[in-house]
Amino acid sequence: MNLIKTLTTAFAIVAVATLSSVAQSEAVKSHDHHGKTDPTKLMSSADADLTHAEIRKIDKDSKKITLKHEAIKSLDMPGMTMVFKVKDGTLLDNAQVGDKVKVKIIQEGGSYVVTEMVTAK
Ligand SMILES: [Cu+2]
Repeated sequence: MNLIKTLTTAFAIVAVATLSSVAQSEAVKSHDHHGKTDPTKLMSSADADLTHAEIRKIDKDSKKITLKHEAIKSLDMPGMTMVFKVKDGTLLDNAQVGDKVKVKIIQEGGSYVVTEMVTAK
């Protein structure tokens, strides 16, 4: 049951990501998880640095969030579930486990930090 839900969610995320990529930019033709994309082309789309993710765990006290995220092209990271720091704890104020979100993630001093998070439709 869990596996099916997980797979369904993963497919849904991929489908949404693919659709929005196609709609916004011809630069992202294939949804390549293995990092052969051209970063300069991705920069031309305002939304290109947002990554689809699903919230798995929220830790407001230590300002951390566990996300099951899509591939992050700018960081050359495949999709996975992992813990991130959040830049600003207020990002977690309205967050709920299970929410589908779009996040901006940067690499800062060897760790990955969520700097923006918006609800994905
Ligand atoms: Cu990751």
